[in-house]
Amino acid sequence: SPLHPLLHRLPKTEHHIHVEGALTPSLLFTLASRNNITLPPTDQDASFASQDALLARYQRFTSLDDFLHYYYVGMSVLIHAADYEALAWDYFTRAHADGVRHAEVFFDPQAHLSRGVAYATVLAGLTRAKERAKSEFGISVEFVCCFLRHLPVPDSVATFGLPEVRASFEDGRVIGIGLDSTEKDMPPSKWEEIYKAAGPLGVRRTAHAGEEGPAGYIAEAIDTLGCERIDHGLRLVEDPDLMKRVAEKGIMLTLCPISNVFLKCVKNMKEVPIRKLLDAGVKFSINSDDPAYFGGYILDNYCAVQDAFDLSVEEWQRICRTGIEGSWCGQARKNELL
Ligand code: ES4
Ligand code: ZN
Repeated sequence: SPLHPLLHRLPKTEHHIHVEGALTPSLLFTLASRNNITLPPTDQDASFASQDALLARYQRFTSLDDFLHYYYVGMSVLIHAADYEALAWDYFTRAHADGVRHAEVFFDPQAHLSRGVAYATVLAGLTRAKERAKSEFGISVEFVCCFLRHLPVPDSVATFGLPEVRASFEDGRVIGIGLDSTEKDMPPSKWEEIYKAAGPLGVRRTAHAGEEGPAGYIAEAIDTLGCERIDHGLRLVEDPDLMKRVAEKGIMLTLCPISNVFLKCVKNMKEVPIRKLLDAGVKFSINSDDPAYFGGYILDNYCAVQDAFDLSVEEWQRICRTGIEGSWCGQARKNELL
């Protein structure tokens, strides 16, 4: 599309990127070797035979859970603070090249704690990369701690209650919480205790909902968890009354179109409800989710949406303005980005 150069130039904000999903096969194999991590033996899963075989397997993901298996095996190579720094730095480098000015980055502490990697180690590496992204690229970065919904709720509650986790909210190194991983049969309201405690602490709240799960999970995330944003929210269009309510409340969806196609949540890009959401006045941003796995960073997502929906310059300007206004940064930073 002739609009691609404009899409590159527009001031982009990213609100839905799992830093563990920025682990490229190249860094995965480098860290596996450096940290002596045994990947699944190739007689069990030939996908780990080479970077190319792994990338080829990613092309055949059948569902969210099929992807998540590779996502959790992949992140098992992350051990030291320097590994997390390299991971986040890879992402910030690509984000900068794509024209991202502000990024709110998810991480999954339980997936590291369960392997014996301390929260402080994860956050130390991520924070070093954040400081470099600010000084070298002028990108502002915030971190959002996600809870894993395939694990028992008490595991999330215990993680939220860890003194080092509490401290990271109090000093602003982490500004919000999210809910991710397997969605089917995992209603968001099960995590009410955490979300109810987070609000009064000034912690921002979002949750994945309506990716594979029903529109009712979006309603629960808003009404029971008090979410200010919804991650994906693809299936909102199945409930017109809820869609009206989301539009009126100004709740922003963080869409990830390439992810939805890759994980078979939709048949093709044209099925992502971009036009319906624009027409209904529902705010959304466009994001990359797990760019190293789905082979598309943020600009690829913008361009794929443009190729499927042929939006106008004004519509793109409005999407980027919505992203800035819906960001969890101060008004002063928003004014710089607008
Ligand atoms: C995720 Cl695409 C997606 N959905 C839910 N949880 C996730 N964690 C990482 N990527
Ligand atoms: Zn996600």
